[in-house]
Amino acid sequence: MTDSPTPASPVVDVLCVGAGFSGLYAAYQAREHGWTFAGFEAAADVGGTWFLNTYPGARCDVESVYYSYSFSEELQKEWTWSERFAPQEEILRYINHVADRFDLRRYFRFGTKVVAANWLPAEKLWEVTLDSGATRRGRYLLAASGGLSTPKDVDVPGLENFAGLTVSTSRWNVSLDDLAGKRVAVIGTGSSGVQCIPLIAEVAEHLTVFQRTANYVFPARNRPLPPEVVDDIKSRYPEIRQECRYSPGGIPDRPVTDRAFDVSDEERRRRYEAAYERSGFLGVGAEFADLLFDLDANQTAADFFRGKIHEIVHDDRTATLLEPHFPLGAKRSCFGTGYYETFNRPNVSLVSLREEPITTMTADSIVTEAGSYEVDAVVLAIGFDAFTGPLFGLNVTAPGHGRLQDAWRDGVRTYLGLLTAGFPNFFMVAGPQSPALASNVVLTIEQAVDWIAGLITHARAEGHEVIETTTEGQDDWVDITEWTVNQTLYATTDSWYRGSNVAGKPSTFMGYVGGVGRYRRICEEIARRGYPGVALDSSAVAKGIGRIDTEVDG
Ligand code: N01
Repeated sequence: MTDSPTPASPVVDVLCVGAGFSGLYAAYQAREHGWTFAGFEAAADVGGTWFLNTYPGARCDVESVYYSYSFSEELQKEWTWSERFAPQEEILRYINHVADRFDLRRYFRFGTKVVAANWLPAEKLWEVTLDSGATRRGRYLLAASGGLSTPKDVDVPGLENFAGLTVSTSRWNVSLDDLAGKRVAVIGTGSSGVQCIPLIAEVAEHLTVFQRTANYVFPARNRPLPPEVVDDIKSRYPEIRQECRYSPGGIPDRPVTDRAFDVSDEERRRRYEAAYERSGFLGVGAEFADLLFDLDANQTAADFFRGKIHEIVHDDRTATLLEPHFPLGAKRSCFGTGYYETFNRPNVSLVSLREEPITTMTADSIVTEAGSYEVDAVVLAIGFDAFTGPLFGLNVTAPGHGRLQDAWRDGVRTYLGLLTAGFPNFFMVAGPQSPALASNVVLTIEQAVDWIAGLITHARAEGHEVIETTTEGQDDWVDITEWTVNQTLYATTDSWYRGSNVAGKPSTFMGYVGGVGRYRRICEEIARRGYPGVALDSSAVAKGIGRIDTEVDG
């Protein structure tokens, strides 16, 4: 069956994949511009990551008053966040509110997966194929499919032998009650594992945490938001949002200029203590200007943090196993509530997979090189095939270039994280090599959609149908992202940031880490200069991006 160009399914201006924060804002902007829009969402409803990640304890670790749309003053005035860090249910409620308030649901078909997208050069159109077999055509294709929406393939040896309950944090479909009184294993100690472990420990008969790489888990210090704080923020929202837009991380900055060794050991310790109390992304890891750039400086913060673990965890051996041994901030820090305290419970134990890797599983146990652990349930918190997983799942294909996964066989290559050479009229929202990875992503999404809309408007005003990045423009951006990350300690550590969590994935750093403010200024300058590095109907004002200020913010 096909519903391709018939009066019932006309060619639309914008085809969009995903109805999370990105897709909904794209639908809103398309309508504002008078463009027709057809969105497809595999899940049953809006919400994206916040629809799917419903595991116990799931909440955002960017403060809720910032992790929200800024495009509507009325919306930000009328919505009231209840906690410093909103739980998943509240964020999902907010997204539903936005969808209803702006009547956006009508632009999406839910429970509908895009399985292929083909560029038709003669028609200058994209044609998407849906899982029903139906097709739909449109001028522009927007991947609003999220960076962390495709779970990593399960690579735990022998899991297929296990006969008990298995559940993944990224596709949670049981209740905490299902784990009550059971012997539970949690595999994985990234942000997802760290959030669910304390809650599972409260109901399980016994919880065994299988940790491969110990992470930095700061106390989230979540708390209810007092009405006077909310009122104050609401009264200043426009100026706060503007500050966020030009900040390093998309949240109000706390600029520091001094370096870790500019102060005495005593003063440094006092500063780290205060930062530890403050917590958040501008906590210990941001207390001195050089912490993400200088390994010795970073070591002072890491040592301070390791000391904190030993203050909290009673058993010395467990505390030692929980110590992270990579530079603080080089991979995503975690924020937990009662995480290290959980290891003081008599019903919780820690297994270090560095000491005893899993060799296999049986029907009722996890077998490591050192022994066997009987369990009734296994919770997988092993992460995502970040950025490329969701994009490759769309099978985006352009004649002469093959599929996106062929074009990126040796690593990701984008222009501003928004376009990629050889795939005309294809745009990624908060894609790889954008600031999405290290920012308040809602703000990054709004900026990306606005910039893409600006480029489309510019092209249409000039009478052009086809928008494409030049290979030179793309090469320039890849150089800029690599140069930028190589100034920092991000480049030193394996994680999903580099694609190294997925076997066989080429190692490319997945984000631009020069700061969201600097990125925004770069994007604004590119637009002002008539989009160097972008070809409109094959002609470009300049093939490459040219000279641009690329210093790292913050
Ligand atoms: O995934 P992760 P996540 N055997 O990749 C381990 C966002 N997020 O879902 O480090 C054993 O971080 C793996 O070990 P290692 C946030 O951006 C935000 O937790 O590869 N272990 C690691 O410990 C975050 O960064 C929020 O050695 C295995 C863990 O599993 C991103 O999503 C909440 C393994 C995976 O950690 C991803 O977080 C949740 C194996 N075979 C998520 N494979 C908030 O806003 C992997 N691991 C709070």
